[in-house]
Amino acid sequence: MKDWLRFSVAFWHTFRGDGTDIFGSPTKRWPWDDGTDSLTTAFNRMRANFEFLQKLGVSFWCFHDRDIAPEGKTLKETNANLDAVVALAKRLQEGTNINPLWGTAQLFKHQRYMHGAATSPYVNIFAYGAAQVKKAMEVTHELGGQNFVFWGGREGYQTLLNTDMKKELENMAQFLKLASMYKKKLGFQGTLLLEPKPQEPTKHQYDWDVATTMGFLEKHGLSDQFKLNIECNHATLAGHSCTHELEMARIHGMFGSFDANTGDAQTGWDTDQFLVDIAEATLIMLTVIKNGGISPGGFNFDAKLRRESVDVEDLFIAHIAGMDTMARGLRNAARIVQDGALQSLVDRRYSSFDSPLGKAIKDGSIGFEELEQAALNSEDQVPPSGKQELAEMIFYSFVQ
Ligand code: XUL
Ligand code: CO
Repeated sequence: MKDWLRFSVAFWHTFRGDGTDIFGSPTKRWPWDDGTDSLTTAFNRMRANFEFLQKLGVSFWCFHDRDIAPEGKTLKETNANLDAVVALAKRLQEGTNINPLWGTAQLFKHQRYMHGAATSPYVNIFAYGAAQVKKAMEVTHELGGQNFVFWGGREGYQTLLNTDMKKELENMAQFLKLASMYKKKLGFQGTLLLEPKPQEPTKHQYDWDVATTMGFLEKHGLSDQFKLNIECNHATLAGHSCTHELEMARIHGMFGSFDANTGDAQTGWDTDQFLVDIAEATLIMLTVIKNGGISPGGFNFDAKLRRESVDVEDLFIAHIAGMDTMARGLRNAARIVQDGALQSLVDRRYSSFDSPLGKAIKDGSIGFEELEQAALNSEDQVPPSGKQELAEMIFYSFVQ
């Protein structure tokens, strides 16, 4: 189970989340945090991160550069702050089995990125974003991070009336190409991952969903240099089920890593809740098993406590519930695969394609004329039942 379930704690939620929402100020002040953006507080947060990981028995954590170290007055000062916190993290991880699952550059919070980073109309902002990714990739590499994520929260538009979409998409592709080139130069072996999300904060985000993001990568010749980090709550915002997004990525060999969270059926935004639905976890793990696992990716709890949950204990409970849910999902999914009834229902549905006619379609040896002949020669076909209720009955009989 440990090999399959490579859990990770999200630094930004767990160590920076203070319960703030757009209508309300913080509801919690963690004991390791004095609420300031000083380096001393950054060090304390990092110590708390390692203490939490060790108590929880989790080997991975994920971070944005700006979660772990404060911005200085200049980029040089900011980079020095980051180096100081990374040096501490390096010391703390010595003799442990703890490493970052992934690092990322936060290209969405600061005012300079209000029009985007890679898709900003302003070339100096594009350059600043590149410098930030370069440094974030270096520190991820230094800490033995296994992947590097790009989530383009501001890579999109608010209105097409002031937007040159073609230029923005070309710039975004170029930015990713340069990142991939730098990865090679640096000798970073980790996987580069794009994380799709349809909107929020931008009205329309270019990495809308898995299919859109794969199409973009393919068009720009980047498919072999990137995979996807898929988040359940982003899937539902795009109008898909989580399992749709995972399967779409899996069948194209693009399933890289997973942000394990969930949304709320009655809420239309990214609520980033811990996933505790065992049926949902079973569906997710079915895809993970079919994918042969997702290593060097993992299960990052990109999830936060509710505003009203204010005890340190709640952080432990939330992560433990999240881990137990995925573990139960794995156990259920393994039993579904071993049982085989669901797979044979699917195989039976497509078995006519194993016929000589089906094989000829697949190998391209016949065209529309031969297909017309086949149709003329055969009786009118009434297809058999889709057996959806049976499929659901089989699936849910394994959910426990
Ligand atoms: C935002 C989100 C991010 C990414 C990393 O919705 O999911 O936290 O996972 O930038
Ligand atoms: Co995420």
